[in-house]
Amino acid sequence: MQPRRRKLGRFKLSQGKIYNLEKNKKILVTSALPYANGPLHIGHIAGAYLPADIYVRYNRLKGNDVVYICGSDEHGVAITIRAEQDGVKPTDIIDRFHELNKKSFVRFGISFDNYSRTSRPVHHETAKEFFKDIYDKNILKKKKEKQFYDENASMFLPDRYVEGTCPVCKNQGARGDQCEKCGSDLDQTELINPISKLTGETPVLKETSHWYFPLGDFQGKLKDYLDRHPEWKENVRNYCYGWLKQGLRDRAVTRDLSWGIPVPLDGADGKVIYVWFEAVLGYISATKEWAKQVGQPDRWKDYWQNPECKLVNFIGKDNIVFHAVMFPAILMAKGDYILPENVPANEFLNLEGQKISTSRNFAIWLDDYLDRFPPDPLRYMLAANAPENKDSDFSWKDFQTRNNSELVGILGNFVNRSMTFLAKNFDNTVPPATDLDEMDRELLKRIATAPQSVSDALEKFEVRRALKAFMDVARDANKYFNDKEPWHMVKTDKVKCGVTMNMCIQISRTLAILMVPFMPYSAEKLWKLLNLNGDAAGQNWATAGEPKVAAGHKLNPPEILFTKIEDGVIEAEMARLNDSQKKPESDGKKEKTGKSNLISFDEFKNVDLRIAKVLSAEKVEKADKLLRLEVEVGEEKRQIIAGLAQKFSAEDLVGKRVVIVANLKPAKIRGLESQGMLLAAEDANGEMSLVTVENEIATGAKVK
Ligand code: B3M
Ligand code: ZN
Repeated sequence: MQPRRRKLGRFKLSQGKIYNLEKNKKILVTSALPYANGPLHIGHIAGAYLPADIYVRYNRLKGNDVVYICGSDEHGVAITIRAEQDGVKPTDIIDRFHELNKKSFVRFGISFDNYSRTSRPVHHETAKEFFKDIYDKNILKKKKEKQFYDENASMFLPDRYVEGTCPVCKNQGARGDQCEKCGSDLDQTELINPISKLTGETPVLKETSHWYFPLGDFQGKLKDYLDRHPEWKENVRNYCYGWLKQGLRDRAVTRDLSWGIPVPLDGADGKVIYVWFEAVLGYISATKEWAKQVGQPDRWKDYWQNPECKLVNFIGKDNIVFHAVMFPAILMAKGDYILPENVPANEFLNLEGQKISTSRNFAIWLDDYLDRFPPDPLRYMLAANAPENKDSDFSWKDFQTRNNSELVGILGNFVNRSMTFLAKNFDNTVPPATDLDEMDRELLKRIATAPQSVSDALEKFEVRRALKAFMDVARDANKYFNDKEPWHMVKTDKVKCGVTMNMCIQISRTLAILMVPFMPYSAEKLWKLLNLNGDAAGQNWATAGEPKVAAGHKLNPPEILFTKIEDGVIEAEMARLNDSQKKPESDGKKEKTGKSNLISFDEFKNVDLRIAKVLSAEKVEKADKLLRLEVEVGEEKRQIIAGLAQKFSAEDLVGKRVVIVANLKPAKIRGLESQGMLLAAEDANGEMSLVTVENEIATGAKVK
C-alpha cells in the first residue's frame, strides 16, 4: 500500500524535486538568561536549560532550522548586591561568572548557538532602541512616586535592595519585588518592617520619577493571545490567567541605579532601564550577534521578524510573568516582531527533600558535579525526573539507582550484551538477516515506530514521557534478546542466531540516534562502537527507525557505555553536601553582610572557637580538594577533613596556629570523621587565606 501523504508533507515542485516542507521549520529557542552573579546549580539546569537542549537537539535531527540562544544577564540588583557583599566591582563578578557558566554549559553539552551577555554594545543598542521606540509612540507614562531611600547610603533602594516581611504569607525574608516563599509579586512599599540590604537601616520614602509601561492597556490583547494558546502548559496558563484576573498594573521600567543600561531620554540622568525590560530583549541582541558570527548580519530578521518562525522560551516558573505577559506586551508595543509561540516553564527541583538554597550553599553546583562525574547520567536523571508539572526532588540515592539500574542495567546492558556476543561469536561482524520470523518482524515494526513515540512527547515539551518512550525501546530490546536466547541458538542454528544479532545491531543504531537529545556523549560513543559513518547527531530522525546497518559491516570492539556508581561514592557526595552546607568554601556561597541578618551575642556565644595547631596534613586519596589534618587543641588531638588541598600544601599548614570551630557536629567525609572546621576566607577571585594567629598563644585558647 502506498503510504498516505501527510498534509503539508511533500510537494512536488516543477523541477521534479521533492521538497519536504515540514523539514525546514524555523525555530528560535531561548533559555532564560542566568544572572552572572553565581555558579549554576542543578535546579537551574532542570528548569530552563536541559529541557530546551533536548528539544533543540531533537529538532536539529529532524532537519529543522533551529537557532538556540542564551547568555548572561548582567544587570539588575542581583548583580550589584552580590558585588557589594563581596566588596568588588560588578564587572569583577560578571566577568568571572559569565566565563564559568559558559564553560559549564559547554561541558554539560548544552548546545547553544550563541551564549552572549547583556553588557555587549549590541544589547545596549537594542534595548535603547526598543525603549526609545515605545517612548516615541507615547506608550510609556512618566509618573512621580515615593520610593524607599537609604539616607546613610544616599541611594534609592529598588527591588531587592529592600527586604521585609511578606504581607501575604508573613515570610520574613521577602524581597522588595517578590516573595520567594509564596511567589507573590510585591510592591516594596507593601513590605512589613522594610530594611535596607545595604545598611540594615529602615529606609525612608522619597519622591522620584519613573517611566511606566502601561501593561493594563495591553490586557485585552494579552488575553486574546493567551486564548490562542490552549496548548500551553497548564501551570503557565493558570499563572497568566491569574494575573489577568487581578487586572494588569502599570509597571515601572526605569530604576534609580548606576549599574545598567542608561535610559536614553533627556532628563533621565542617573536612571537605568529596568533589568526585566531589557533582559528579555537579550534574546534578540544575542541573535543579532549570532547572525554576525555566521557572516549574515541580517539573518536574525529571518527569525524575529518572520511570522513563519516559531519562538519558544524555556524558563523556570519564577520567570513566567515576565515572559508570558511582559515580554509579549513589549513586543506588541514595538510591533514588528513575532511573539513567543510557547513558554514552557518548569516548576522547581528540590534537593534531598529540601529547597535548594544558594545562600546556605545547599545545592549541587554544575561545575563541581562535572569535576567528578560525566554529564550524561545527570542529564538522564534530570530529564527522567524533570519538574514538569509539579516540583520534583533530586536525591543522590535516586541518582545512583537511575544510573545503576536503568542506564547500566537496561540501556548499557542491552548494547553490551549484543556487542560482546557478536565479538565472541561473529567476529565483530554484522551477520545477514535472512528469513525473518514473526518475532523479528514485530521487532522491526517496533523500532520503526520508536522515533514517532519519542517525537509525540517532545513536540509537547514532555521530556519525561519522551525519555520513557526512548527507554522503552531499550526495555523491549532486552526482552527480545532474552526471548530469543541467542546463547542457545548459536549452538543449534547459527544462521538464525545471526538474524537475531543483526536485529540487535539495528536497534542499537536506532537507540544511538534517539539518544542524542537526552545523552549526546553516550550517543556518540555508541555510534563509534557501531563504527558507523559520521556522527549520531548528524543523522536523520525520520529514518532513525529503519534497519540501515548492512550485513558484513564490521563493528568496533565492545566497550561499556555507562559505569556503575558504588555506594561509597554516593555516601561521599551526601557527606559533602552536608558539610559544605555549614562551611562556605567556594562560589555562590557567600554569607550576607550588612545588618539585615544580625545575630544576638548569645547566638555568637554558641559557636566555640578555639586556637589549634596543625600537627600534620596529608591529601585524602581520590579527593582532589580534601586534606586530612591532625590538630592539637589543648590536651586533645583532633582529625579535621578540610577542602583546602587545591590551595595549600602540607608545608603551608604544618606548625601554623589556626582558628577552628570546636563544637561542630562531627561529619563523615569520604569515610573519614571530621571533628571540627578550620576558619578560612575566600575572596571573589578564589584567593584563599587561613585565619591564623601571630603569637605563640596556647592551643585550646578560646577565641571571643
Ligand atoms: N536573569 C532571572 C533568573 O535567573 C533571569 C532571567 C532573565 S531571562 C530574560 O531567574
Ligand atoms: Zn510571601
